[in-house]
Amino acid sequence: MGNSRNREIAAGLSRIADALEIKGDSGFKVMAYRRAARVLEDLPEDIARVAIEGRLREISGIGKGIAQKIEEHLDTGTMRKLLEATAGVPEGLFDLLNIPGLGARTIHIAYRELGIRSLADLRQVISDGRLASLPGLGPKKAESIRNGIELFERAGRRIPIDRATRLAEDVVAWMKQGPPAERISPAGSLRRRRESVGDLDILAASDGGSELVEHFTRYPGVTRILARGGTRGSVHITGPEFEYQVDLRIVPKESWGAALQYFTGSKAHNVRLRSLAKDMGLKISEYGVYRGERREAGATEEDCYRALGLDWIPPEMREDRGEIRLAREGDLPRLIEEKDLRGDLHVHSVFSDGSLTIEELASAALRRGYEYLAICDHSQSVDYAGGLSPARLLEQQAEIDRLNRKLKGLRLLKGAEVDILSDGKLDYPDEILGGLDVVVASIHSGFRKNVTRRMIAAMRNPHVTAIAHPTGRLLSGREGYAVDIESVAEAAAEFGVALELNACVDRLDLDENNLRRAVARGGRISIGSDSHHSGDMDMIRFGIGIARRAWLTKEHVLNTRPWKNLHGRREQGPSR
Ligand code: DGT
Ligand code: CA
Ligand code: CA
Ligand code: ZN
Repeated sequence: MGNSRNREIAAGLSRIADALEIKGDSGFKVMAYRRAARVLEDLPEDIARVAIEGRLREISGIGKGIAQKIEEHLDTGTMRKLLEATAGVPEGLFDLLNIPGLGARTIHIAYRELGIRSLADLRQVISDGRLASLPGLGPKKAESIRNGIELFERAGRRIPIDRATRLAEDVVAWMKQGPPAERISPAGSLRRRRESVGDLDILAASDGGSELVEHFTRYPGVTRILARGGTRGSVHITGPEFEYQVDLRIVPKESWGAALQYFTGSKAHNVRLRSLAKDMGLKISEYGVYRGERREAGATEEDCYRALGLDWIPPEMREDRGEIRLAREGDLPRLIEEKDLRGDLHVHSVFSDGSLTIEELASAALRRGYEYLAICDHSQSVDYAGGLSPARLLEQQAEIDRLNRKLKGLRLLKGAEVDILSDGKLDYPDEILGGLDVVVASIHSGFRKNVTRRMIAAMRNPHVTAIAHPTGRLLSGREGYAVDIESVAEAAAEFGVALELNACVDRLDLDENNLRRAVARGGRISIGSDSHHSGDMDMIRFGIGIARRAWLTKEHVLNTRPWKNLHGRREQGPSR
């Protein structure tokens, strides 16, 4: 991934800030590290290039001391300051930073005064009342931390798909530098592209099992080796937020397909396959499909499915939701692919709260091979996110016109992410909405107030193209609006408004279940990255993964069409 180095250094800098804060430092230095981390996260270019060209200090937010540390990291792969700052801080305290509503300052106080070192300790001092008795805390604050812990636990310690994907790509790249393997691939829920994964499963085909496992356990970042042998290894890797488990399995080449099938799962799918095999007098395992002692298949997944009388089933469908019957009847849908998308219908620019100029967004879209890109900055009432006044919107549109005159192969569409106000009205008047190519309407305030009714009212407005992030949930821990998604989906189908699959990995909203509900009611889906920063447009791949898990085909998705046909309101064709 383009900016993995930027992110890695950013993670190191925030870790320093966390460590300093847990140790009780709260001043200007901590803020400087945090700011630098944020700047790096958002930096559109590779930090290594900036450093080589001697431009580090030109970046606002990066001072002399931090510039030196970045250079040190680029030279040596780490920063002494990181080791120094984290020395003596119990590892478990960093994990606590993921608890919503619990900051480093509170952790510091609880560590200093009560000696807590882990989540278990924290729970203890909450339940025996000692936390509440600390200066500046009190029962209300303790109670809110207890709720935070609950939220945190409920979200589980599953790894968000983007992190998991990055880590898997990195581990696979590392494995390729080791002893030769014939094949290597992620398996498990990662390959099925769930929105989050419990652990990472990696499969390799090789004759040199134990050497490969040895190499695997030497992957930088391994903090614990849980198992190691001739055919498998299992390790913990410390990531920016918590420990990830990574399992490696090694099989002989002739079993590659059977093993890939087995370790991709899901368990439910595998159970169903096994019983199907049994009915056919076959036996299926991670080594192959057998009739008695004879191996009928095993080298490829296609062979294995064929031996069971089935078409090859895309991993995203392997959840035992009826896919096996379709595969037997030769009726599997042709799932949407990333390359079917002709454009992105939801991105933010510097005009509102994005960090890329429209020109930079256009280059990113061209790099992705898009035919169009809808610039959807926030509308006027969203002042915390730089919502555009009508005058400012005109300036933004003038910039779009200017770029459209010179761009080749890409059409910038005039759009807006327009707030649905508390009375269901939209945040721009119809004269403005009528001049836009794309209107995504969304709720950013009043999450409990008549959400369903407001959304449906918004959809009645003929200028609305799609409802953005229709449930409002955040994977990191917000429950979402009180919305009746079935009614919204019905109205969307009736009015010819699309519902968005917001591909931002903290949203993935609609999720796979709601997507299935929406298309079952005849609704159309628009896929948008909700891009705010450099690299975000590439998040669309995770949206495509979810779309495939919901069995979406190209026909279900609005932005697989040419831009002139986007306005499918009751299939009237383009309004302009
Ligand atoms: P996760 O890690 O919780 O997100 O989900 P998975 O699906 O990656 O599950 P994991 O890591 O426990 O196992 C990877 C795959 O290995 C799983 O999808 C199917 C296969 N597998 C593991 N244990 C069993 C089992 O007991 N029976 C069967 N049939 N398959 C299994
Ligand atoms: Ca797994
Ligand atoms: Ca596993
Ligand atoms: Zn947005």
